[in-house]
Amino acid sequence: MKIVDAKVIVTAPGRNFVTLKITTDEGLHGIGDATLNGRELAVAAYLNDHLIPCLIGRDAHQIEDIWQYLYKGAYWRGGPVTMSAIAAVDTALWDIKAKAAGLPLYQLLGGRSRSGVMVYGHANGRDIEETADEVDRFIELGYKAVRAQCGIPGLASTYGVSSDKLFYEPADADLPSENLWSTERYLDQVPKLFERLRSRFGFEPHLLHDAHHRLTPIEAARLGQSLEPYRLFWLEDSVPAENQEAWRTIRQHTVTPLAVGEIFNTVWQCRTLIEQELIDYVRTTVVHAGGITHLRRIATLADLHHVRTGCHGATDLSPVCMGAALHFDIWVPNFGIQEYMRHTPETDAVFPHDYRFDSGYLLPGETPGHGVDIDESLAAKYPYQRAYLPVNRLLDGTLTSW
Ligand code: KDG
Ligand code: MG
Repeated sequence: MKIVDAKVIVTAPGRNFVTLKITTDEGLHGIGDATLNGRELAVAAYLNDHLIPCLIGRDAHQIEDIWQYLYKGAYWRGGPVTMSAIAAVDTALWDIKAKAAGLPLYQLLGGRSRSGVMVYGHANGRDIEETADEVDRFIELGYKAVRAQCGIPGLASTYGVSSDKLFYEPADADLPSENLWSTERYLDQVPKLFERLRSRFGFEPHLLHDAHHRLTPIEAARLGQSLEPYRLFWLEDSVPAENQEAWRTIRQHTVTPLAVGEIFNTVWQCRTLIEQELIDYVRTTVVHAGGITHLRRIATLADLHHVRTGCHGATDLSPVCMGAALHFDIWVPNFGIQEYMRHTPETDAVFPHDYRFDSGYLLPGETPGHGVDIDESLAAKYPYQRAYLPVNRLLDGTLTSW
């Protein structure tokens, strides 16, 4: 089955998405997500200028060989642009293979390991009470797990808090907006938030929190300790992880479970964290880590070390990524949880899909492939709109991690 056409579709039904569509001489097509928030056109150009010319005429069934060809064959390995582009090709080819077999994708991975994929939603508010009311809303919607973020007194804005509650979108401006940050104020506020949430909701709902790369290891250790009474499902991205060994400090000081990995692209970026059992959940997902083919390798290594999966699922990952991730999640033996920020109705209309939410779980459908498609004529009505993630400064103006 030969690849006869591949094209990149950029569309912005409220936010930008990049999608690769591959067509074969047997008339089958598959799609893959290639969205990299704030750097979308770099991946589109990488696909158009460098990968697509190498794909035409290849056997669409040779997923592994094509993956190796694009990864090793480039000489320049890894990085978010390269790996998102490879992921798009890989996801589209898995979609095609499953369609050719007449099976939902999870059957090709090894079949179901569970009946549904537990997901967590995003509750946020300007203060503790508003966040608590939002957690309540998610529990009412049936969620078993909720991530909670809240405003910090004295800071005008902070990561994870938005006016648009269900559809939070971080890429919020034509050029990067600037936020101000104070770790001291944050470390005072977060334990109060979770104390309130546990006193209002008890210990039944799973609660999660994302520190979004803003702390040092010893600050993260202190936060982890102060959150221990509230038994979080995980504390995410407390410290940037370029220096994987640095996570040992956090690990030695707290039993709060640790998650990291949404910005990783390869297994090499989490190898030490996994092999030395410094984390509990790896957040890498299909689109930014080389597709199903490479994500599966990360999960297999993680399984040897008691690390479970917790795929990134923010709204900047398209429904195509979510659909593929759900097939991965329903199969992967060491599944932990799946993030699920709802897409807007406009986005869902551009990407018709067969997955559905039921009582805190997402359920992949039984359609052959990964179950997500793109309505190209609708997509064409939403042209690309430049949008950036914010940048972050300390109170004295020093640029810091966002
Ligand atoms: O584009 C950046 C977002 O995907 C990221 O800020 C979301 O941290 C995030 C999360 O946990 O969903
Ligand atoms: Mg995160």
